[in-house]
Amino acid sequence: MTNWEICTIFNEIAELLEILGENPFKARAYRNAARILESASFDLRELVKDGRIQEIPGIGEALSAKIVELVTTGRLNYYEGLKQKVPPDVLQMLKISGVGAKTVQLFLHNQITSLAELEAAAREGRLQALPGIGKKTESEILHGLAAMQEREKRWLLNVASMAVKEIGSYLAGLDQIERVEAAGSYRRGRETVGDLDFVVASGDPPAVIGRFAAAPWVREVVAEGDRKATIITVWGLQVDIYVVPPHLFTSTWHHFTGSKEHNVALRERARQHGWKISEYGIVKEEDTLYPASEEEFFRMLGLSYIPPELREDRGEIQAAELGELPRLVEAGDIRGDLHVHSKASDGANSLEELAQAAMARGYQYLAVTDHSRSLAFTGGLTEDRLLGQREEIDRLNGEFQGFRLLAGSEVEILPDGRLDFDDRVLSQLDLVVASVHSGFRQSQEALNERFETVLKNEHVDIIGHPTGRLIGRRDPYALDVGRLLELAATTGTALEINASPDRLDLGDNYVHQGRKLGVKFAINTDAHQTRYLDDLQYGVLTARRGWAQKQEIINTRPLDELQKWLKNHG
Ligand code: DGT
Ligand code: CA
Ligand code: CA
Ligand code: ZN
Repeated sequence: MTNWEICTIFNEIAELLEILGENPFKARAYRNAARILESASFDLRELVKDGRIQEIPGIGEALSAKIVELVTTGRLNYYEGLKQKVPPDVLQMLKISGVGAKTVQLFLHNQITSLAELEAAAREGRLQALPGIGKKTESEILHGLAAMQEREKRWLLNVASMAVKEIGSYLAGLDQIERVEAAGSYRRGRETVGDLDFVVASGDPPAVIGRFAAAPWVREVVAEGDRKATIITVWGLQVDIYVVPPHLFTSTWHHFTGSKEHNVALRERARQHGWKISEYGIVKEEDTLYPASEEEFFRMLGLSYIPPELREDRGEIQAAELGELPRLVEAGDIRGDLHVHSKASDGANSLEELAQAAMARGYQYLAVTDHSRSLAFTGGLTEDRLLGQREEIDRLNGEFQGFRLLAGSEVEILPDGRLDFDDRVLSQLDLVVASVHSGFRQSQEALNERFETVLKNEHVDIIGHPTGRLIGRRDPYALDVGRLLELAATTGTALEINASPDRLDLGDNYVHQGRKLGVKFAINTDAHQTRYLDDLQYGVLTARRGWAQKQEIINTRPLDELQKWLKNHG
């Protein structure tokens, strides 16, 4: 619990009290306390630890006790109780600009108790009928609601990545800047980000903040201080920036990289050693240490370097202490992509163009895996066209040096568990990816059986995008993924980590679970156009978040070893 979080909770308590019509003095006391804490230069966690919490001027006994409860337990019973007394959407309503406690009270008295009801009422012009709300306020609320929902939404990695490049290069170009780095969930490689966080080292923080707030891609400045600011970009994405003097850079960067859970666990371990860590450095005995790099930061804490992707409090701190962290797979380890489409089905490029693009990326091989016949709307290949493509690939391979196209298929898993091609056809291919694109509303039982049949087929090398989810758009199939992982470990079938930013399928949790069982993975882009071969980076991040090592990813193998694997696995 940081000062900032405690302030937020106190402000919310004040608003809840007003909505519930409680004594106005009570609400005022919380709001005043939040204001005092907001501008305070001390760290509440420290004061609580030192038993000096009573000393803050203007904060009475009752509120000090609440701060102690928040700092020591991470929650506050009183606050949880208040939230129970109002409909669940109330805190969200308060985040709409221009909507305060009084307005929410009015909504609730008029049976508007959810965001959906609020939106409907505003759209239908029923809001302006309420006392004190005119036509103009109604349209402001509607606009504010949309803006709030956009702020709250999570963003895919490709959008985040585009914004990080743009913002990063703008900041790096400023005179006053010594170093600029992205932090937060983006740096940890999470599959979606809520907002972007940047940490900057500079001798003149206010100047940097001023330039940041005036950048061409800023749509709205939400908050601006001497060392930090929050803005909304023209793309809709929110960005937080923290600017610190150079000696504080590493501690601040680590702090705002998170995750929150990792930070809490790391802080707790430090406390047990009698040390203290925060964005202001590491305090050991009487000394404050300012690590110059994160490697040094972790070394000072007696730990090996923990890559950002692992900082989720999933056992990484203990593993770092024992020197047992995995050596994570890296983008440079990938020797080729094993799932791409050509214009023979629904891709945009010829075989030759695909091969050139793969060679330009330093790959040794690329598997062409067009859709199969039953996926007719994609131009899925018939048996004849597939075997024709095989010949074309053989001919092209005769012209390449140090590179090979692999003839494959993304063969459709039919609703009854059979594959779109029989074994005689499959056996003539270098590689088979089997995927589901239809009939995914089946029951869990049916899906489990369907996949079991496919995994037991010796010709199937890889299961494509195994859960079928589309992030933010479509839920995964009802398939029991735990079972799939166990089965894949037994049959030796590789599971895909589909690198397309709207899939990332399998996701990091399943990779983490699967590698413990001995499952092998393939990081593939499923590119339908050569430029999407670059999505590979997102798949690598997902694999790393799942603790995957190079040897667990089949497409890190050199061509001859990959070919051996394709022949002999399971
Ligand atoms: P996101 O933005 O929801 O995808 O996730 P994060 O992890 O980027 O979270 P964010 O942007 O709220 O904060 C960035 C990191 O800063 C977070 O992982 C932990 C750290 N952090 C430090 N102090 C605070 C604090 O007072 N509140 C929160 N929420 N995070 C803090
Ligand atoms: Ca963030
Ligand atoms: Ca943030
Ligand atoms: Zn595909």
